[in-house]
Order: sequence, then structure tokens, then C-alpha cells
Amino acid sequence: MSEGELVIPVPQEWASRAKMNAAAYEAAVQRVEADPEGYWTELAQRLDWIKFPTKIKDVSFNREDFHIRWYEDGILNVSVNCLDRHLAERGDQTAIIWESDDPHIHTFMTYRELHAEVCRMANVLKAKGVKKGDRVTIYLPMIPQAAVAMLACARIGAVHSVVFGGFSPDSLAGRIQDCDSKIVITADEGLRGGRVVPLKANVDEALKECPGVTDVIVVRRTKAEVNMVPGRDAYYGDLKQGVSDQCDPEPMNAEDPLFILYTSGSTGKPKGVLHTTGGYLVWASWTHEVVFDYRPGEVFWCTADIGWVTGHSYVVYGPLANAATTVIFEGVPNYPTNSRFWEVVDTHKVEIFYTAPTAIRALMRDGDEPVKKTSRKSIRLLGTVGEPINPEAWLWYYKVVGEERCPIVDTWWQTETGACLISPLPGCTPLKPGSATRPLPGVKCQLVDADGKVLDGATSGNLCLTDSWPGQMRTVYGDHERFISTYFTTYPGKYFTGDGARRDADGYYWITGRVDDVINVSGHRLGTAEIESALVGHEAVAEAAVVGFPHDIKGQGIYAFVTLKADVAPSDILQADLKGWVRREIGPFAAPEAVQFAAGLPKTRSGKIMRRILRKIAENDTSNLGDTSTLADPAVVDDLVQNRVG
Ligand code: 6R9
Repeated sequence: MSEGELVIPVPQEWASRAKMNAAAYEAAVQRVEADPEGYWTELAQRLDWIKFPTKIKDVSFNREDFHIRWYEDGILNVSVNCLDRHLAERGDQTAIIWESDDPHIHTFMTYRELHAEVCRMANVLKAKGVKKGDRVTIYLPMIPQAAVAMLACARIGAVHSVVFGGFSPDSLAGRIQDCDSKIVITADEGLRGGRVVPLKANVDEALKECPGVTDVIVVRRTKAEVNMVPGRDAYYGDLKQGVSDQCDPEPMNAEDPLFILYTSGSTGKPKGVLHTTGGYLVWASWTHEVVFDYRPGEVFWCTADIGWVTGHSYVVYGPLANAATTVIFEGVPNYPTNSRFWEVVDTHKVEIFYTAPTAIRALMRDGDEPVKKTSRKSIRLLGTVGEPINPEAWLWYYKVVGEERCPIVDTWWQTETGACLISPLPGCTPLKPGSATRPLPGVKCQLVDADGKVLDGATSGNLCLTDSWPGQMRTVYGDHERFISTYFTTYPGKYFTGDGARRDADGYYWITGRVDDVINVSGHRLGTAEIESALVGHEAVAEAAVVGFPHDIKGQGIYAFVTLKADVAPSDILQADLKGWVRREIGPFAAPEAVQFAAGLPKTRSGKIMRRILRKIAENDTSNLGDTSTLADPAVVDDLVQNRVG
């Protein structure tokens, strides 16, 4: 470790007690080199298979014979691995603690109860005609039925597509159409921070564009009166009356799809990231065990919404495969007070707590007192995910929340990677605030320059993965070519993550953020193209260019440059209207922080918008705009700089 650098050593009791200490890590790294088949076979043994795989790994990242297959002749069912196999020993253990938005209401569901509920929902879906391979869209708030719905799909081999409840009717409609689901599972309303989310009304709006949907199953959350379309809509509570709590699990091939999850990229509409059954569950459950040093029965709380991949892998699949008690939290960190997270920790004696840097930064702003007035004695490990964490926020989390007692795992991964790839292991890795540290055993990271030249040693570059891991996405739903061209052609033969990173002299990785046109707002991924396309959908807008800029709490904020149609005059009202427009078109979290009206956008002579310049203006770093000589009309830049909105 270099001198003067802050390094937090592995506490002694962690080194001796942890699942994976330094010796085990080294052994795993060597084993996966020397005997990959043996290593990956052993990893698969953590699951219950109907037929254990004999073909372990078959991968090529080259365009000519591109394929990714893991455990391809194995047969299993994910819901059996998350439920049935725990029943004999842990049937009466709490599987799900549900903490509602209202701090006075929480419920507990045992593994036996969860199993019965999943079987009932699976039978309801079957009665609606859902079969293996069919897509089911889930648009639910953070209630136990969200996990139940996912597992019910897995039980009968249906492919779920969970859409975050914060998405607009339009975004929901696009996701339903893309995977052609005939069924939507939703709730009357959601409740977050005391505010109502009109989920069923959003579904009604979305379905105007989705004639293929035949059935809407409505879970009652607030019991509000909602519009019910006869013949299409039914309450789950009515449908499950008299339905059996037993349902034979569908035997699934390891490479059968488990779920689709839409995520934003640099171009076009969101991609349906497809994950399969065997490799995904091996990776989600193994990383959950080693990264969080998880022991069965412990209370594990990942604060992510199940509408994001973090919720899939670390609220539902990883924890339940490992017989955890997982917390499903409906609320927000600052409601009713900014002590809420820590009060929930104390109420349920949470041992492992996993959240996003944006939440940490927001709470840090409110000072130490709201944290210090709670106990937090139960916590033994902290984690973060979703965006780079600045060392200041890391240290506050470490000192104030964890009282310098709890290691922090800063886990780097993506929707595409299924689960963690770069992360400290708490019993093994000395920590450096702000670094995701080292790749997990079996994960092959590489930094390359813009031309694809491999960079060695301490350096910065674009982060690639040169080999597969079991939890890797297998395709973009319905568009395999887009999968290959998005991820494997920038640097042929390698998976390109879209992230930039620095590697230090100790081989530690420091993720610096996206190098493509993806913006990360409070850990939510958004494509600039998506926001631009929403803006140009407004009748006043001729052209739009969107960039990210550094934001103290959200990590990045959204800055939009807009040129108006010839007959439209700029005004404050229109500015506010455009922010509201994007909110409604995509979702509240996508609303631009700033909208600047521009006479023209900086373009090259071939008509490409020079975002590099727009980024500098948005960042208010206009002293050095770099080379502007290739601009078609250099004068537009002066105008943009002068009219920057603060
Ligand atoms: C899991 C998740 C993926 C993007 C990823 C990167 C950023 C995630 C991070 C991190 C720095 C970490 N990211 N974890 N950056 N340190 N620990 O967030 O998936 O929503 O697909 O976002 O998030 O930029 O490329 P997803």
C-alpha cells in the first residue's frame, strides 16, 4: 500500500471468522486459473439441481461464433432453491420482514408461508393461462407480493419483467410492448414517504397502448377505489380464494430465461436485459454469501427497489437462495424523519445493511444527530452500490453509521452482470475509501485505452471483462444483434462495461463513472437519448441535447439544452413545463435539474452534437472548452456560455 494513503485493515475477528479470508481468496483465484471446470462445478453445488450439469462453461465473445452458456445441461427450479429446500430446517424462520411506509406497520412472513403464497400466485397465473416462457410484467410497490410474484413466475417457468413503480405510463407501455406480455400484476396504489403512487391508474393509461394485455391482477395495498375493467382486471385477493397452496415446480433448463429487466444505454430505447436460470442464481447466491459474509438466519437489508437489478439479486434471489431473512422496505430514508433507516435497523436487528451512495450523501447533509440517537448495535457489515462513492461520504458512513466497527463493501456491478463483480471481501480485503477494490475470484478485469490497447499496471482506462462469469446477461430480449454490437464490438472479443476506472499500484479499482452517454441520477441509470427523445416529443421543442453534471446529493444531475421551434418564445413557464413533461414521459427521477434554451447547439460540420462542450458548460467549467475549431458555427458556444442556467 502506498504511503500516506488511508487504508483500513481487515479487523482481526473478521480475518479469522469470515467465510472468505485472504488465504481462501488466494486459493480461489489460483483454483479458477488452474482448474476452471472444477472451480465452476463446485460453485454450482451450492444449488439444488434436478439434474446436475455436466457441461459447465461454453463461451465465446468473438462475433463469428458468439455464445455464452453456463451449466447448459443442468435442470433446476429457482423457486425450489429459494423456498422448498429451506422448509425442513427453516420453515418457521422469517423469510420476509416487511416494513411499510408507516413506521408503525410491519409484518413477517415465514418460509412456509412464503412458499404457500408463491404456490397460490403460481396457480392463479396458471389459471390465467400463463405458461413456461410467457412474459409477465410486474408493476408493484415494495410489498411482499412483489417477491411473491417474481417467485411465482419462476415456479411455473414464466419470465418476469419488473418495471419500477416510479416509471410513467408511457415507459411502462414501452416495456410491456417490447416483451409482449399479456399479463400485468400491479397494485391499487403504492405508498412512499406518505405520498400515493397511482399504480393502477398508470397501468390503465399504459394499456391504452397495449392491446395485447388480456389480464391485470390487482393487489390491494391502500384499498383505494380504482377503476376495474370488467373481463380484464381482477383483485388478487378474489382470484386466490380456494386456490391450492401447492404447485409443482416447472423443471427448467439452466439456460432458460428467468427474467427480463429493462435498462438504459447510450442509444435508443431501453434494452431488455435477459438473465437465465442456473448461472444467475449461482452468481447471485454465491456473491450474496461471500461479499456479505452471509450466515443463514441473519437479517439482511438491501434498501433497493425490486424494480432495479439490485432489488432482484439482493432483496429477492440472493438472500432467499441462502435462507436469509430479507427486509422489504416500502418507504424512503427521510420519512417520517431522517432517522428512519436506523430506526428500522434497530427495530428488526438488521445485521447487514446495503444502500446507495446517494442516500448516504443525503443523510450526511442532515448531520450526525439523527444517526447517533439510534443504537445500530446489530449492524456488523455495511455495503454500497449503484454509483461511485466519494471518500467523504464513505468515511461518514464508516465512522458515524458503523462507528468504525463495520467494514464497508463497495460493490461494483451492473444490470448486465447480474450480481457483484468487483468488491471487497470483508474478511480479506483492506479497504480504501472510494475504491471498489479487487475483482472477485473468476472475474477478469482489463483496462484499455480508446483504441483498445491493453493498459498494464497502475493506470486509467475503459473497463472491460475479458471472460464470462455465470451471472452474465445472455442477450437483449428480442434483439441478439444489439447485445453483441452494444457490448462486444467497441473492443472486439471483450465485454465493455461502459465505465471508466483507475487501477492503483495495489491492483485496486476506482470506478470513475460512465464514459458513454449514460447518466446516473441517484443510482438510477438514464440514457441521454431517452430524455432527448422525450423532450423533442414536446410540441415546442425543435432539438434537445442532454448531459450529466456533478450533483452533491444525486451524484449526477440532468442538464438539458433545448432549441425551440421558430414560432415559440422562451419563457420560465415553458422551462417548468418541459421539466414536468419529462417527469410525466419517463418518470419523476428523470426530470432535468436545468433546462437552458439555446439559439443553436454546438455541432461538427457533419452534424454531430459535441457533448464534450455541453458537459463543460453544464459543469460550469467554461475556462477551457478544448478544441472548438471543428465546430460548424463556433459562435453558438459563446451564446451557450452566456446563458448558462445556474
Ligand atoms: C448494480 C447497478 C450500473 C452502473 C455501472 C456504474 C454504476 C454501480 C457502482 C457503480 C461505482 C460502484 N455503479 N455500482 N459505480 N461504484 N460500486 O447499479 O446496476 O443500475 O445497471 O447501474 O452503475 O456506472 O455501470 P445498474
